[in-house]
Amino acid sequence: MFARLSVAVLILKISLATAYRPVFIYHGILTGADSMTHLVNRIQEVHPGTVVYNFQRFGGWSSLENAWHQVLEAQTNLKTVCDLHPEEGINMIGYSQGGLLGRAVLQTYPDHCVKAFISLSSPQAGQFGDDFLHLIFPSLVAKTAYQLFYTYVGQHTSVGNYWNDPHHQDLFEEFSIFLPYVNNRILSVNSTQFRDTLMRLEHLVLIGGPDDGVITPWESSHFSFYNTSYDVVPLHESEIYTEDLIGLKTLEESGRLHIIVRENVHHYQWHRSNDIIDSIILPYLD
Ligand SMILES: *[C@@H]1O[C@H](CO)[C@@H](O)[C@H](O)[C@H]1NC(C)=O
Ligand SMILES: CC(=O)N[C@H]1CO[C@H](CO)[C@@H](O)[C@@H]1O
Repeated sequence: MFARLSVAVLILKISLATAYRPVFIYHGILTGADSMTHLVNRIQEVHPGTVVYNFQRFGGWSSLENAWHQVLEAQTNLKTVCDLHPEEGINMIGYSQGGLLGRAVLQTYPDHCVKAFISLSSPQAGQFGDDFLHLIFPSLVAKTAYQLFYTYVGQHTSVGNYWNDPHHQDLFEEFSIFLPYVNNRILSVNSTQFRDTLMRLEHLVLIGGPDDGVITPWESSHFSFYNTSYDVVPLHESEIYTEDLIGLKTLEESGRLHIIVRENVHHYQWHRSNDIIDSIILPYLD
């Protein structure tokens, strides 16, 4: 009788342990859900039975639409998913631009159900550099791109919304309607919510590396950025961390912030390399 009971308990435990939380994936710029297929397949291969929601919208050129528009639309889709999994919650992975927009989706969704958020080489502190710019706007150069991006018209595009020119910080603050707000550099009525929502996370995983080749500086994947003399200020010396503007310090002090650096990984490999997926993404997908 007791033996049977303990077997039943054992089976129950095993089945609980193998029930992985659903995963919501948010693709990068100029591509769509298709580009994330390898990641979806690998998750389901190593964690059988995982339900994966691969965000289908804003693929291709529509990924350049205004960041707030994409964020508020994506939020309706995330809400649908959260409503399906109210008890267990879900985990979320955002790749490249999708990691920045996905993070903002959480910030605008006070009772989101996301437990672990994985930011896979995303420009969390913005972007400034020719390599990335030329992928999308071949005729613009970083040095003068601010003349387009820091205007009313330039703010119609997502890249303009997180373009962070270290030499024109006054214009960045004046014109950018997105990044200074979601990073609580400019305080607004929503600042408390933007911070509280991130502090709900059980894990915030920030992944990036020096050989990325697209995110510039690559340390933006960890919320670090250039100062006005074009040096990258380490995260722990950055205002967003020291002033705990969006809860990064609190998350770290409670063991929930994970800063991961990997060398020899190009931007297009993060979501396609089994080594990366197995060693630094899957461990956070419980
Ligand atoms: C920029 O950061 C570097 C390295 O932290 C520092 O030496 C330099 O003084 C900073 N420049 C400004 C203008 O803050
Ligand atoms: C982007 C965002 O979250 N905007 C909200 C800021 O707060 C006001 C007032 O609560 C909301 O109406 C906005 O939607």
